[in-house]
Amino acid sequence: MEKTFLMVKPDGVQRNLVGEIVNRFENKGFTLVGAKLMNISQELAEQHYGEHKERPFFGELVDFITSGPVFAMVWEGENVISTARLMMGATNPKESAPGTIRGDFAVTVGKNIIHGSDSSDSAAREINLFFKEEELVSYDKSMISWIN
Ligand code: DAT
Ligand code: MG
Repeated sequence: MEKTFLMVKPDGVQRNLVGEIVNRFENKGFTLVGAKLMNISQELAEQHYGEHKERPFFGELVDFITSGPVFAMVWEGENVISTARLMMGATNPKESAPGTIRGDFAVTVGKNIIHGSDSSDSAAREINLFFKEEELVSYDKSMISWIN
């Protein structure tokens, strides 16, 4: 089953949005298979956002993501990678539709509440970066036959 890496950023944790965000993915019908509240080191931040190294906002991005605890999660489900991106909304909250997480809770691109993998390659890379294999669980929910 497809897996993705999602993370409530420091602004989302500070604004008490962890429960709200977990709720949305649970209600949708996805399955949580790993989660932890953690601080991101400078090194992990630079690795995680490596693709943006040359961008002018890279320093700010690393400072922001290391500024407080994040809630890192792995979610499982059919098409969970692309569906989670739709549920998050556009990167810039100016353009994210109401009803999406960023559309409902964020105002500026620098503080946009949530991260989500954008492809199967990045999902595999990010899950690996944040979680050890033994931190992920595999289980069946009896209600899954009412979802898939
Ligand atoms: P996403 O988080 O939607 O995958 P991204 O990978 O392009 O977006 O960028 C990573 C993060 O970097 C994004 O969530 C917020 C920040 N960011 C992106 N573009 C930015 C910009 N033009 N100015 C400041 N921060 C930006
Ligand atoms: Mg991205």
